[in-house]
Amino acid sequence: MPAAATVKTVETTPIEGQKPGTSGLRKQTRVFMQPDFLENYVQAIFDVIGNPGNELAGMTLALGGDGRYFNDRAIQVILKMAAANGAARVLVGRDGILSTPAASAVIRARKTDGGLILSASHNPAGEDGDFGLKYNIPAGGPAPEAITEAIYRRTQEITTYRILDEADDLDLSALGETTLGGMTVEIIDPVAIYAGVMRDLFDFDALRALFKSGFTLRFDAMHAVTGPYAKAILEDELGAPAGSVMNATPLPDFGGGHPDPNPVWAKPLLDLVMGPDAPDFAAASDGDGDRNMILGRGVYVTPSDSLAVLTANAPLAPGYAKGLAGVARSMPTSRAADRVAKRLGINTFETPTGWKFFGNLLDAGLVTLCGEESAGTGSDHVREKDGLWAVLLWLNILAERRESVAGILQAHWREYGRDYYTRHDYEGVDKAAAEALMDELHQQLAALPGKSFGGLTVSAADDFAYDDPVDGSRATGQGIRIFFQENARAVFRLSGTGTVGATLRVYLERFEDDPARLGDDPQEALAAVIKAAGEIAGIAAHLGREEPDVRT
Ligand code: VG1
Ligand code: CO
Repeated sequence: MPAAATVKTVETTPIEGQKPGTSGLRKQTRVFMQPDFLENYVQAIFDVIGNPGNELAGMTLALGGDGRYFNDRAIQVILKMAAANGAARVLVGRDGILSTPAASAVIRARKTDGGLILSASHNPAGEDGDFGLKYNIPAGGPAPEAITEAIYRRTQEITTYRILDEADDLDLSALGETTLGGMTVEIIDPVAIYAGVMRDLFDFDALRALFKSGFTLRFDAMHAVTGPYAKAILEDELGAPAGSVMNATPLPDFGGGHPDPNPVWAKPLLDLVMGPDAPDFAAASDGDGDRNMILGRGVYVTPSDSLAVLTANAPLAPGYAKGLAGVARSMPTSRAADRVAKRLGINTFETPTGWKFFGNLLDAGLVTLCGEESAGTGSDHVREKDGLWAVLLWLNILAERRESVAGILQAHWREYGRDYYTRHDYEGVDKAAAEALMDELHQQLAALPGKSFGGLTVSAADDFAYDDPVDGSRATGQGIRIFFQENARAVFRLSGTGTVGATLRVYLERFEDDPARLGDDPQEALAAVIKAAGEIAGIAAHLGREEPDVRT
């Protein structure tokens, strides 16, 4: 029984490979399930965030995950370790569930000393899938690199961890408080705080009126964490007809699917909007609820365009009526949002890939919206990207403008021009080969300007580095950028979220003032850029692949 539980100090040794990537520590589930793997990493986090000498004394943490396989076991271990390290209180989502943006909302609303989020996002789940863990800071966002590096260093010198001995697992299914070895465990409704934040930002009356008028929606939760959130908000509160939220029940293996909201992995939804029974609006989210894909009847909105449209129209929603301070985008994201910001006269920032780089800009009030080409969009309401938030902002805009998604997008391109965009992923390639490709690119950088490849001429090339304007920290090696005189750009970087081999991401874009000239298919419009990028990097020669695995 909890009352009898004693703290046990367990001897351990460092485990290789506990280095956090783009978004926390992400590994195959079986790796996470190895003896001491989870325990070492959690203790390393506690050692870094705790008070020297008396660990987590007086601290409150938030805890929850996307419900994937091993979520339930990991939660019990973390609770016993938090108690053994002296934490005062842990707020845990019922059944161990919290979407990533909801966890951020809980950390902020309850002013906790940060939180632990269990997720491998869009990576497949299950015993043969992936698992992940990340620490978010008291502001609600992913820990910045200084902290993740400190955690990594700690994992490499760890000798002991603390956990409760002989404590039973807690029943996490009923809301309310219970104790565990002197620590209070508060089981909270995973949706309530988050839904409150959404209510404050958006005109729920206008959204109810929109659905009442017969507006149709499909939201695909892909059997991942957003189901309960989308059902509670879209169906129960806003009156979207029952069934508008599809695949709404979270499953430990996400139903065997790949909850990555893009035209490849969410193809059934794409087919639906391109077919005769298309709803007015459709969207999907990912495993942990922080990504979004936006679709309208007959149209897919690229995440880069979505960020630009939202930047131009956000003031139509009450939460942004005063206007935006600025917009930040990750470097590989297209420059469409910059064009809007320029016209509005607001700040723009280009940051490295990963949401942790937006935190300081948001905290300092320099930007209001942020976005990544990988289907992440968010604002200063939390410190994570937020899938359902993006859907609600789009809906609020549609409720005000009463135009179709396609109409809004066309009008946007007419006004600002179009940034054709595609990302090509070469997945699970040999790590050494991918690194050789990047090394060779580096060596060529200085010699590239002035050279022509398939009709395009390089104007500049560099290895992207970012100086944080708030804390002065510098992040280097964040991706290779090649600019062409023809208003085009190719970016190369290696993924920091994969768990097997390496994944090369090639981001390709081209701006066109008059979108009619290049047609509607980005692959065709970008053919010359794709060819030039392939030649410059020698993709086929290095990777032995003629085609990418995924084009989004
Ligand atoms: C990918 C995306 C990046 C995103 C990250 C985490 O990283 O490209 O934009 O921030 O996933 O998203 P990488 O290093 O594999 O390119 V999520 O939804 O996993 O928290
Ligand atoms: Co995610």
